[in-house]
Amino acid sequence: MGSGHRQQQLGTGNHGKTRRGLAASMAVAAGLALVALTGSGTARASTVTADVSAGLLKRAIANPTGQFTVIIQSPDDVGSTALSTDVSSTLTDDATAATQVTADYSVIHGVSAVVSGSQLVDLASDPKVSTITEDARVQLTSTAGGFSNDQMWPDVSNAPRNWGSGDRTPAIAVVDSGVAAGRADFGGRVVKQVGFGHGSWSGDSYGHGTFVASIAAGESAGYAGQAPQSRIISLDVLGSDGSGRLKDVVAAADWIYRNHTAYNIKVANFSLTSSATTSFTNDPLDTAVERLWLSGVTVVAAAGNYATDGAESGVLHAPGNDPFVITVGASDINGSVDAGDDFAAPWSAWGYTPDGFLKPDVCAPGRVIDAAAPSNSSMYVNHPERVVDSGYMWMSGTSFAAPIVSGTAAYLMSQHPDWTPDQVKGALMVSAQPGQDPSSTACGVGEVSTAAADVADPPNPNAALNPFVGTDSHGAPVFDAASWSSEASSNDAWDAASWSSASWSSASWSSASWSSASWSSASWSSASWSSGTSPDGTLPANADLTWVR
Ligand SMILES: [Ca+2]
Repeated sequence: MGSGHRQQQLGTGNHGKTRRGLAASMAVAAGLALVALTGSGTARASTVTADVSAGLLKRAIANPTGQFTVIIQSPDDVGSTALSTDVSSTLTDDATAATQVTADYSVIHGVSAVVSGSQLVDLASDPKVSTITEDARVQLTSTAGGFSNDQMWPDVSNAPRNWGSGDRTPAIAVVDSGVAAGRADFGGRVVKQVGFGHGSWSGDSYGHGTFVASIAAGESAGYAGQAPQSRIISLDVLGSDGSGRLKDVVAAADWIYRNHTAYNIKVANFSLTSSATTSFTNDPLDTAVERLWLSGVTVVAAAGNYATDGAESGVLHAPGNDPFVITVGASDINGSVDAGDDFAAPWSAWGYTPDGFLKPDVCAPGRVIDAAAPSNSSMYVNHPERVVDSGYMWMSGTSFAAPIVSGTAAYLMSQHPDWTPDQVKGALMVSAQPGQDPSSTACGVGEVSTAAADVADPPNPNAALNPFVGTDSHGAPVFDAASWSSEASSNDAWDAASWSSASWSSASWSSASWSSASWSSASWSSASWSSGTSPDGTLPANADLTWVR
């Protein structure tokens, strides 16, 4: 089941419709020195003594004339009246800012106010101020195009841009435990359900697939997913206990390959992994998803949840260990929409694949996500403490980050129907939002956003692999793993020659987001390949699949 890390989530510990109002600030340690810009533009040294979120403080510093609606609290011995006088005095320091105290509270020692960025910075060092909390979205639900979601994650990934586009996005194939297709969440958009192995042709007795599908493409009020106009193809590969077989997942990929044109499937979501550690050069599931990728289907795979306390774990299992596909880690949004304070969930798998590629490529929010689950599904029944509303519960895991990326990819394809999966991946990566530690690769290059649609000429992150793509005897595109292995193992300079010159020749790759996690410096290092790491190319005869949750 879920990762059980709910208690570690910062700032979103409460559930329900009022969550935004409880978006707690991350305390900034007293004594942090910074250079504050006053309203007159004069720089002076200041010391932050109030609790104010790092993200809010950063935006205030960056935008001194911008306006921020905040709730300001004082220590007990100050009180609202004195605080109001004090804040008003600060605000009148810059009469041009059109800022004001809008309410004095009795229920707390606090006021609400509209302040400029520079005034906010000043107030953060005012001894009469204990806490500054952004009021944004307390009463708001993310809403656009008739869709809404009460959580913060759609704002991180900028889902409302897609919701408001009115465009029918391509179909998303969900390879999972099935989907409860009749739910209002899906509005009749589950247009095909196929069962493999223990999977059923209809329904979702486990619950995981419905949850994933609703994050990708749900439409119910308050729970809209990333691409609520997408049709969904449900490929059920798992039984009611969540178990499944690798062969059935390969069969599902096979079905997508044979039917993607008929159903306009442009995205395939795999929120599961094989349990075997394999090389992508001979893993059958990796080979299958490569065929999908090279046939125009953007494959999105969860990284896995087997990191411990944030330590590097490697990304070991198919299909997330495949260098072509988009591998997704889970971020913690740190209780705020601003991505600048986000970080990788401590269990989100990251590091090198057995073949030496650095994963994940990107992250999306994956901690304490509320989404749909059938009330009679085992996931729902077994975790009544996670139910947030009838038919809805919370879960954490890279399983639930991946469908945010899948929905974003579907949106990109609606805006750029001619984009290849390589271009979708490049646009998502080059526009990704770095988190609080840009030097960390635990979230790849950062969190995805629909802003990727604005990338004019997406660079190709797979360019170094493409020389090894050819056609098989049937004329279908195929990756020549043997040639690649031979070249990569015999040529120490393959990394430098290929990644740096081919992958990063585009000017856009020099952006800050990319340079923080460039493969040319971090991946394909001698440690991962030439140290003699020998990929285990063999799979157990009955390799079980593992939920990525
Ligand atoms: Ca945040």
